Amino acid sequence: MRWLPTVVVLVLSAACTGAPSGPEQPEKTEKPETRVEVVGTVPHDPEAFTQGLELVDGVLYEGTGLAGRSTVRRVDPATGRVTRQVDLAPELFGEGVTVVGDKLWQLTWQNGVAIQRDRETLEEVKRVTYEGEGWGLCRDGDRLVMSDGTEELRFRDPVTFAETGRVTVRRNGIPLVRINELECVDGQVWANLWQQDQVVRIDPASGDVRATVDLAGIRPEGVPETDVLNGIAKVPGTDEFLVTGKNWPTMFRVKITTG
Ligand SMILES: [Ca+2]
Repeated sequence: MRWLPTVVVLVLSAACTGAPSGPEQPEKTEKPETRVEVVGTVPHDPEAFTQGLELVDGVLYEGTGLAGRSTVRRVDPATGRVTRQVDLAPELFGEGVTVVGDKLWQLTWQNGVAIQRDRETLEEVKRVTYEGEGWGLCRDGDRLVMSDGTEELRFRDPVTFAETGRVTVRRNGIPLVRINELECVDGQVWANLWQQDQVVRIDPASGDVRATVDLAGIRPEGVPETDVLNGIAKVPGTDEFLVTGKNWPTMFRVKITTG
C-alpha cells in the first residue's frame, strides 16, 4: 500500500486529559506521555458518518450512521475507494462493526438490533435483539466487546450475541462514559470518546484506562466540531492505526506510542 509521505509528530501529555487534581485524586494508572505520529493520509468519503472501522485481510470495513443514510461498506484502505456498499433500511441507524470469521456484525444505535452479515457480500444473514443502545463493537479473541454510551463495556458471544459479562471503565478511578467506536488489539480495547477527539486504551480485565491519546491535532480544517473523531482500525502487521471522523474527508494513518 502507498501512503502520502506526510509526517507530523505531536507529543501530548496526559495532563490534558481532564483528569481531576487535588488530594483526593487516586493513584494514576496511566503512563504520563503519549506520542502520535501521522505517517500517511487516505481519502475518506465525506458523506460517511463513520460509526465503525475495522481492517481485516486487506479490506477496510466501515459502518456509517444516521437514519435514512446508514450503510455498511468494504473500502480499499490504500485509496479510500468504496468497493461494495449495502444501505440499511431507512429506519435503522447503523453503528459499530466487527468481523467474526466469514461474517460481520453491525450494531444499530437505538433500534435494539444487531445485524449479522456475510463479510464478502455484506448481505444480511440474520439479526438479533439486545437491550439498550449500540455504539462500538470489536472482537477480542473468542468474545465481542460492545459499548453503549455508558461507562460499561459488555462482552458477548460472537455467534449468538448473548451477553457473557460486563466491566465498568474507569479513568483514574472515575467512571468514564460516552465510550464510542472500539478496536480490540492484543487483549486491550482502544476506544474513541464521543465529543472528546480522544482515544483511550482500556484493560478489559479491570476496566482501567491505561492511556489517553489526544487526537485533536489531526482534525482536518473546516470540519465542524459536531463531526467528531470516530473510527479506529488497527493496521495488521504494524504498530499503526487508521483513524477518521464523522464526515471527515481524510483518514489518517497514525503511529501511537503509549509507553
Ligand atoms: Ca474499530
